[in-house]
Amino acid sequence: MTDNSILADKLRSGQPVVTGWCLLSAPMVPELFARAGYEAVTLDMQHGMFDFDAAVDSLGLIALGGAHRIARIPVADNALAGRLIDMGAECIIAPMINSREEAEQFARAMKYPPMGERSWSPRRAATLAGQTDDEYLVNANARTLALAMIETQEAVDALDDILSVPELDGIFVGPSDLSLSLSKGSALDPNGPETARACADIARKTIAAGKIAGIFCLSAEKVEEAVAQGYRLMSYGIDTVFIDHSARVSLKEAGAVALAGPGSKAGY
Ligand code: 3PY
Ligand code: MG
Repeated sequence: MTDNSILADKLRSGQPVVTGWCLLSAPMVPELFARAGYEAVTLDMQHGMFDFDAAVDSLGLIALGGAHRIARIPVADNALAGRLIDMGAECIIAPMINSREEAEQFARAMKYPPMGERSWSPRRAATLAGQTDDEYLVNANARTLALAMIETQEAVDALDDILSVPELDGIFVGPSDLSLSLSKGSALDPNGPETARACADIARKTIAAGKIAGIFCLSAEKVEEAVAQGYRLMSYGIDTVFIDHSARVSLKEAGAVALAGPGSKAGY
């Protein structure tokens, strides 16, 4: 039976989940996403500003806001993956996974024996789940998701091998890096047709392997397309983009053009 309080259960049962994406390290920002109604919120520790303390505070505030907790680690930082799940992240996204070996090292760092080598002490994770340590251990491996990012030609070529890692729960596509890699560096085209074809193939293979497919989306149309292709975890909505967009809209609404005069930076 699907437990709707568990992100892993939702995704495995085929429910689509949209996650907000946070780069700014003030913990109130992910909390605002959660309280706005996002079902999940992702802390980006690859390209964002979070240090460990800010990430820990953010995980607690996302929980308080009623959303699922996801974090993206920097490349190959499997030690950080373990620390973040101890602190209550329910899902870790690992960027630039290009081989079976990399996928296996990452996923095994996320799972307790006999599946992997996760080291024991999930205090905060158990607290946020409302469980004792013993209760937490029973389902920890099934409920803590390891998603490998597929975002290079090399990863696409190795996809069957990557998907054959039993400890890995699924993949997450990075369409920007993927487009750069597919075009051999000549085009950043995350929404282009070549990238879209690759994304469709990746979803098909992932679902056939019985794993969860996730993807970073840069428009609402892409979220819809992704769901139709079988993706179930879609990111859409980035804190810095929201602020930039809202700042521009507000400036316009406030009549900044007239107030600032011609030639001013605000007079776009
Ligand atoms: C990509 O599109 O490459 C990503 O990693 C999304 O953040
Ligand atoms: Mg990327």
